[in-house]
Amino acid sequence: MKKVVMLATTNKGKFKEISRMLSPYNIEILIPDRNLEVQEGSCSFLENAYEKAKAYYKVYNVPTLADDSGLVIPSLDNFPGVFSNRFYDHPFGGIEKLKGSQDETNIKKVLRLLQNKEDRRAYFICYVVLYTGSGGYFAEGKVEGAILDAPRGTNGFGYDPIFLPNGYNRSMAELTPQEKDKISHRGKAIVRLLEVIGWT
Ligand code: ITT
Repeated sequence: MKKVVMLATTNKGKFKEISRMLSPYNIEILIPDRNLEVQEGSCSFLENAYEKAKAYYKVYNVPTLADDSGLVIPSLDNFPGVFSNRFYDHPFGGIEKLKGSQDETNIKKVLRLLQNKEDRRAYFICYVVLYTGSGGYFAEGKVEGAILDAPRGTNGFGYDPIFLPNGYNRSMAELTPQEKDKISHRGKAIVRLLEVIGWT
């Protein structure tokens, strides 16, 4: 299979990371010229990733890579989970009024819900799917850690400033991009996906 993939994501943080991760492998990356509204109705990260990849494939007809990912906090009934993107707006735990960016408001809500909670364990999870028309490939990656009391750092995106990876004394947003890629849910998922496809 020719090494060409369309990156189906509307999230700039994800786009930057996945392009960076694919760059050593001589893979041509195509960028969709518009964002498709894909209904992410499922409670499964894998199904959501598959639906996103398939939707873009149907329009562009090239092998398409999609990522569905999120932050899972067991002491919050596994929220934000598949609702990580717009957690501030989800009824669980009460809707947080959007102030500042979406990422900042999501973080504020998580910190509010974890006030007085002793168990602050959390993990990021990522499913990536490459849909080729005649089926697909998928892989999963996970990174475990804990939620900090307050945001720290400016690298990365999303919940990175409040996530302390196990074994580190810096938040995910205080790691360099290379450090994050090495341990992140997305970094692990992409490396596994490339192994499964045979592109490593
Ligand atoms: P696409 O569906 O267009 O790819 P999205 O942002 O809607 O973009 P998801 O539905 O998969 O993607 O939501 C993922 C959310 O999980 C993302 O918006 C962040 O809030 C969070 N997230 C995922 N990976 C993360 C990471 O590496 N660091 C911090 N937060 C992350």
